[in-house]
Amino acid sequence: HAPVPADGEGYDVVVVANRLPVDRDGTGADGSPRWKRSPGGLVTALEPVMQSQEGAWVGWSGAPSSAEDDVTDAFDWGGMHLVPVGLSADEVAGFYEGFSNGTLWPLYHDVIVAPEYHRTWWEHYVAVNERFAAAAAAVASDGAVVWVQDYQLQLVPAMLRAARPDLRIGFFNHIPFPPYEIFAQMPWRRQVLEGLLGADLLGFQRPSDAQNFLRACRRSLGLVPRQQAVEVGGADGTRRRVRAAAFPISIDTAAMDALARTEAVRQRAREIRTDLGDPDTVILGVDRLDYTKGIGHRLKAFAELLDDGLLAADDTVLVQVATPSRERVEQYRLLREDIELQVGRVNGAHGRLGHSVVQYLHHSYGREEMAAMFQAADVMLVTSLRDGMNLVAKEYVASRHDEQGALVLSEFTGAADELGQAVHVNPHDIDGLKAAVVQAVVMSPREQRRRMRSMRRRVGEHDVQRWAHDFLAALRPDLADEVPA
Ligand code: ADQ
Repeated sequence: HAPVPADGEGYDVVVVANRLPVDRDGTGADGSPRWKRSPGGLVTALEPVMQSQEGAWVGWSGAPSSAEDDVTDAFDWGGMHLVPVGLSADEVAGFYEGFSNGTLWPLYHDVIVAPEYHRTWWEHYVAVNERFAAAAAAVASDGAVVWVQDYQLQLVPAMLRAARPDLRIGFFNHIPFPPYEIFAQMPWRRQVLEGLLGADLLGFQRPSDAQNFLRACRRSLGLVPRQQAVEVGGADGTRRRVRAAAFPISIDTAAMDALARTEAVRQRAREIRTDLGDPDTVILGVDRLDYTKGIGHRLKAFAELLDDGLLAADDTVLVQVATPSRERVEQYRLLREDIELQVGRVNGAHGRLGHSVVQYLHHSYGREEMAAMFQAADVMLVTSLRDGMNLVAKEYVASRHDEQGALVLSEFTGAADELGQAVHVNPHDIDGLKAAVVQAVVMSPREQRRRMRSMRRRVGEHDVQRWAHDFLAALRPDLADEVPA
């Protein structure tokens, strides 16, 4: 079935992403599936465009096709048309857990763990990308804008262009694009580059990611970049320009700020500090439990600071929220064991009855609770070994309308380019990391205010709405007026 809108002519703006913007929320009384908006800024950023523009969103529902709660029919939700793409259990293993998260994710994050190259995973990746491309081709109107998201779908732009040369195609990579010396490992590097080059505009988080991509095109395909673009041959013998540039993603700053100002959140922030035993210093880490986030480095630095007596175990608490993630992938299971062992050691050495120095929380939380935690934290630690952007850093800043709090931020995040007033660290340098934590802990309220103000200005001006606007306006200038900035 090819779902088409009431007028039968297709949708003018189509987003293609691994996941739909909704999560399954049980079943209604009439037996039909119920949905709730999934967390994350992408939906927020694109919702206004999608609603004003006859928008459709193509993505996977999150359950394998054999599962009882599998959904196959397109449906309307929140003013947009949602088109589910089905994945079999084998495809979830090969395309999603395998090639996306066992090959591309570690390869694109500086091979922090070794990527695995399996030909069967690649075959699933190709087959699933075909299915996403076909679904998008079926719903896009003549000359529509199609915006493909992220590393799981790098082959979609070229597949889509082959089927629908009339479309205007954009692609945004949410994770880093690695230097060629690393990218070159991939057995299918040419196919991936050719897949991406099906787009008219390729967006990356940092300028260095865009440069890495253009360099890979030169080294692997012999294309010579000029003015942030390469020229490729079109099907009809004409030449086509493909641009690659940085569009740093952001958050819904106004919404986060407003939420943080509510009495409920302020009250909850005070409660959290009380529950922690009213320590002098609350240090916070919030991450998906992922080896790219440098959680182990952070715990090591914290433990040494306690050992050295530079932080007092009685007056300090480190709250580490580690969201469960990709639990069926072996590397993530090993990481979890590692981190939990480390937490146990620190608490064993420095805790006392009724007080743990590390509060480790392996849960997901709602937006309100997150905002309250951000407000309760004197120091926020973001120590990623590699991170496309890192939205947590921006959320912390957006939550601090009191202009207090200090952010320790890894220089290996995209956010470091924008948040120059954070305390920057190289997380591999444990002594440097320890010094940065101490600097943040003892920072005067005046200094905190000076830095926080400047960071709040940046995040206030560069929010996710502006990100979507800038990308879509660069992709198709006539859309500029229709997308709120
Ligand atoms: P992630 O690797 O998931 O994103 P990040 O940018 O920090 O990393 O976004 C995580 C989001 O999940 C944040 O909005 C955070 O508040 C939320 N979150 C984390 N733990 C949570 C919990 N326990 N409960 C509730 N919410 C929680 C990828 C890339 C990043 C890039 C983003 C967007 O790896 O580099 O910034 O995409 O492009």
